[in-house]
Amino acid sequence: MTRRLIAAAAQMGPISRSETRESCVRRMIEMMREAAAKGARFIVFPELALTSFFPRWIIDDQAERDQWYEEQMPNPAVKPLFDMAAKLGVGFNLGYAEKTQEDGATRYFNTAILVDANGKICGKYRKVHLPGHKEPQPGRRHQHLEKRYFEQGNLGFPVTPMMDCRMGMLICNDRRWPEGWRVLALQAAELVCLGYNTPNDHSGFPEVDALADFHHVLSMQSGSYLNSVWSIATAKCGNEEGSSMIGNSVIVAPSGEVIAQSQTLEDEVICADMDLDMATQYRQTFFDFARHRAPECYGLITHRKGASPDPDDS
Ligand code: ING
Repeated sequence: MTRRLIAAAAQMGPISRSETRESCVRRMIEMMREAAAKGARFIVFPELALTSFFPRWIIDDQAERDQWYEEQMPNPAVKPLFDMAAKLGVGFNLGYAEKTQEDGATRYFNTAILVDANGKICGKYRKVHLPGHKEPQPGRRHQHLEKRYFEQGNLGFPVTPMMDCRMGMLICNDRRWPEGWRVLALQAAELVCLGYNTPNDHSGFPEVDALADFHHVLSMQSGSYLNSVWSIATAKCGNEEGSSMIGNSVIVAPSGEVIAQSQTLEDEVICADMDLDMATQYRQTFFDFARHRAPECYGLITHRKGASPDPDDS
């Protein structure tokens, strides 16, 4: 008897700077209902799904900056989404900006949670790979200040058993770094959920921007195939406050095949009926980690940060 999970990516079109949380939640509830009507029992929403992608702006006033974060989860604006999930009996993955008190200090993270079919939070992840810059970059039409507005995640890469599936989370830029995928796969993750906001007009290199969609899908297909996991990548996309962001939300099988792919740059639901045991054939052969991996040869990966030709570099 194979384990099956019908899952969905609930892609969101642009969220304007003035759009309220309540409006975003209404859009997400609409898509949650559409996904459930298609048989989905689990839904992945985008990164920072409750607000516009504010790291594109220089926001020096702390009070103004704080308005972009959630101090509780759920909170009154988001609770209707949790309630609808419980009513429909669906679980979901949600990305948001988190402001919290930890170790006697105010901390800010780019966060994602897993919520089960009873509306209970059962997993949390804080984005480890923060792209962009800490300081505003001169001459840019749009900034990318995630290193300014968020700390590096401090929860590792947790795997949560949920809905008869071992679920892991990554966020956006994490998909470009194989280490996070592998840490999840080494914990026997079966599904990797990932929301993203990916501009294709920020790099300053038009030839790179032109490949943004290709690099996104390539990262998801390789992450899934090399780690024998299902993955669901959900975009917030379209022209958001003048910044162009890619769509191409995808659901990818452990074979690396794209099973479902969005076609628009708007709110759009895509679904896939995932065979959670499909990965077994890969994990028992080409990607039998216990039989083929050689951790004793991988030391550099954990103790060297940057690339160097000097063998004596740390
Ligand atoms: N966004 C982008 C991402 O990794 C980026 C940043 C864009 C990196 C284009 C490289 C190229 O998809 C976030 N939010 O991480």
